[in-house]
Amino acid sequence: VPREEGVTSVLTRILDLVQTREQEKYRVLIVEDSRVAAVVIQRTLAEHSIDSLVVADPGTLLDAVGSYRPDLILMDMYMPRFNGVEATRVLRQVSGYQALPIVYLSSESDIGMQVEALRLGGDQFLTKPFNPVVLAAVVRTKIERYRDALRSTRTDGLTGLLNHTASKARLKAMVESLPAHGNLCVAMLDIDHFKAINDTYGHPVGDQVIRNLAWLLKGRLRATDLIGRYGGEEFILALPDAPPERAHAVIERIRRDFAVLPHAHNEGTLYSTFSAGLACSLHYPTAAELTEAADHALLEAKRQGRNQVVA
Ligand code: GH3
Ligand code: MG
Ligand code: MG
Ligand code: MG
Ligand code: MG
Repeated sequence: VPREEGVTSVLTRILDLVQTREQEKYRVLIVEDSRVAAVVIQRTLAEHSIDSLVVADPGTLLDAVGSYRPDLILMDMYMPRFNGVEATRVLRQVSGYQALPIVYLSSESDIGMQVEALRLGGDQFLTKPFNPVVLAAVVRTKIERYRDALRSTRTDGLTGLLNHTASKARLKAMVESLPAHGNLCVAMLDIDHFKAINDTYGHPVGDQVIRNLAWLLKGRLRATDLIGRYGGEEFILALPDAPPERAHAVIERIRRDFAVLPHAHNEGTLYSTFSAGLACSLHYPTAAELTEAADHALLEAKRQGRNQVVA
């Protein structure tokens, strides 16, 4: 990685990190029909800086999970119109919620019932009245482990960027949450003649070129932009709220800077370039259309001689 990094960009990165930490406050969805119990649980979690939301109605559980995106569910067992074990079984069938920690918090003292509740999809059983210190500890450790697992399944090991699957999911979410007249531009980047770099300098040097491009992208794009490693030497970017001309200018600037970025190898330095294709949601409204159009533009950039951005 190039050595010179301005103080400002280091500070920006630290601020981003702090901000990310701030956004990542733990979120617990409390499924509980008793208002009194819910308040006590919420207060206990709040004392440990954990956010929570209470759901008492079975009809709103799936919506609440989708919009609140909890890191863990605290599930009561017996509710008037609602059975916690049945709700857990349903949740476990929804894609994306198979690994979401679900902890029962119930007055059920029958061991057989507790075991059955765990067998049908729960992760742990705590009984009421609960010990607040134990509850907070269970919630914290379960969430930490869950977040670590999510992070490693979403992240590309070489670059630390989102991997292919996570990039696609993130893009889809970004497109679907666009306001009515909002725009989002997608760029596909592919390193030029990368096979020749591997063949000439070896695979580890090729890896370093990929890492250097990832580093440049991270430094140049915003925290709200998507940066993903889409394939071997192919990257996907998504810039929300960028008019097409500005998105084009941003990618073009990165293209020029990458072309003069030196990459170290055994006998000196080498230079590399990439080609890019750009497409914006004003013309291609779905995530699938956007990636397809950006891919086509990328092919065109390759055809026209590489080291260029085609919109
Ligand atoms: P073009 O300009 O048309 O894109 O040519 P290219 O040589 O870059 O394209 P091609 O798709 O033929 O080659 C991509 C190469 O990238 C092939 C593959 O061995 C290499 N590659 C894929 N993943 C990695 C990786 O993680 N590390 C390294 N070092 N090489 C990789
Ligand atoms: Mg109850
Ligand atoms: Mg390629
Ligand atoms: Mg290539
Ligand atoms: Mg190729």
